[in-house]
Amino acid sequence: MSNYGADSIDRLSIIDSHTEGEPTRVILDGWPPLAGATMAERQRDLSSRFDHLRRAVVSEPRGSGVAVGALVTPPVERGSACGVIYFNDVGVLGMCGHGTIGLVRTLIHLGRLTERSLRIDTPVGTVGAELHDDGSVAVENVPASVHALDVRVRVPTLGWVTGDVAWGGNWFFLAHAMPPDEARPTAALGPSRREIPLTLSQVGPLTERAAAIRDALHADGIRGANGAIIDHIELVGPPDRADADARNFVLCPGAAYDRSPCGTGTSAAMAVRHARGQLALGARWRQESITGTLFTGWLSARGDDIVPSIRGHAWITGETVLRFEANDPFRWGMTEAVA
Ligand code: PYC
Repeated sequence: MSNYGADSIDRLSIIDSHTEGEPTRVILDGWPPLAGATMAERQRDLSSRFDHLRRAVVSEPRGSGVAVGALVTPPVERGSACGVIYFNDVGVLGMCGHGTIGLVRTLIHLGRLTERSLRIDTPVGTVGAELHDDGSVAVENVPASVHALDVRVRVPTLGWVTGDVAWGGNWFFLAHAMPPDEARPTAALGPSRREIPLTLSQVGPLTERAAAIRDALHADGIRGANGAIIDHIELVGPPDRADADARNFVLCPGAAYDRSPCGTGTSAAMAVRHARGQLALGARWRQESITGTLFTGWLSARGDDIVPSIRGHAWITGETVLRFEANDPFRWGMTEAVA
């Protein structure tokens, strides 16, 4: 199939927002139509024919590794308001909790939200969203599940690390706090194995640690269901805020960490807590991010499924026309190798 002249695109209109600190860049018009009767097919079409547009929108010099793009499409399910495909500078995402809150806030800003609750189709299932009087948006995510608890992975720089593999709309490894390694003398590992506080001043070491864990999972072939790659790493620790239950640091695919508490990561964390008997259905879970922002989450049962919801706020930060000049060497963004 042709790319509908995607190479001749010279501008796209976007709305930027941030959800509890994490940016979302919604593309409403200008992107060529995607082929496919399902959102998963459309996601594959985006990756195969329009990967240069993905890069152009979220990579440098127009974006950054932190930005999550949200391409709005017509719905595929009866009763849904729209479809959406999320992506970042590395590739496409399954679901995105902060992005869905940002998308709803953007639709409100544009006067396109006709109902206070709506359904949105994503490549991994249809989600619900509801606008509340205080301006917050609650997202009813796709069902979450725990794939494996207490998985041990040998990380060259750290020794053995234990964590849980869970699905919250993306695949997560939720690393446990690290006790001194019994298998090797702690001294031999040096300071690398010490606990790193989940604070902004420690973002460098936290990123390095999470990336090392991700590399080790890949090297050892530790995966999610059906061989899915685990591309999000969540480090979990005690909260800073008096009104939170836990604080996290989430490394997204690529090199950027989530400035929000990560909607899919909060969903995966709640599924793990529930599986361990530590979080009852309906009980509130307040997840603090590394930047100190908060999502409130809870779990509901739908048949045999455990369905997570998260609630938070988003704010509009910009309305922009991105330009792609024909002679710009970075017309389609920087490649991953350059970035
Ligand atoms: O909020 O689910 C989320 C998310 C995933 C990646 C970045 N944010």
